[in-house]
Amino acid sequence: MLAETAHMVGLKELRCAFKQFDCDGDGKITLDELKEGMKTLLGEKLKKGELEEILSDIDLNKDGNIDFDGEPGAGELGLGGSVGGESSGKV
Ligand SMILES: [Ca+2]
Ligand SMILES: [Ca+2]
Repeated sequence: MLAETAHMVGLKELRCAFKQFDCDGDGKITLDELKEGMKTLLGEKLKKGELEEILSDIDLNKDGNIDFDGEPGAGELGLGGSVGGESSGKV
């Protein structure tokens, strides 16, 4: 259900917002950062349970954080991997 929240926001927006969510810049969004981000950036005050729903929905490798890079298969936000602009023009 709450996957709809992420859907409504949109992956592109999520990607842009990621850095803003990621307050300490460690490349991961913790539950706490998600909470703050939702509140600050989206004006959404979500309950902890709701945040956990969203996080666990996005958190593919179940490490308790939303990772932008470093996930097998290019991140948990479904961004496709070419974040650095490395397009595959090889043979
Ligand atoms: Ca962080
Ligand atoms: Ca994760």
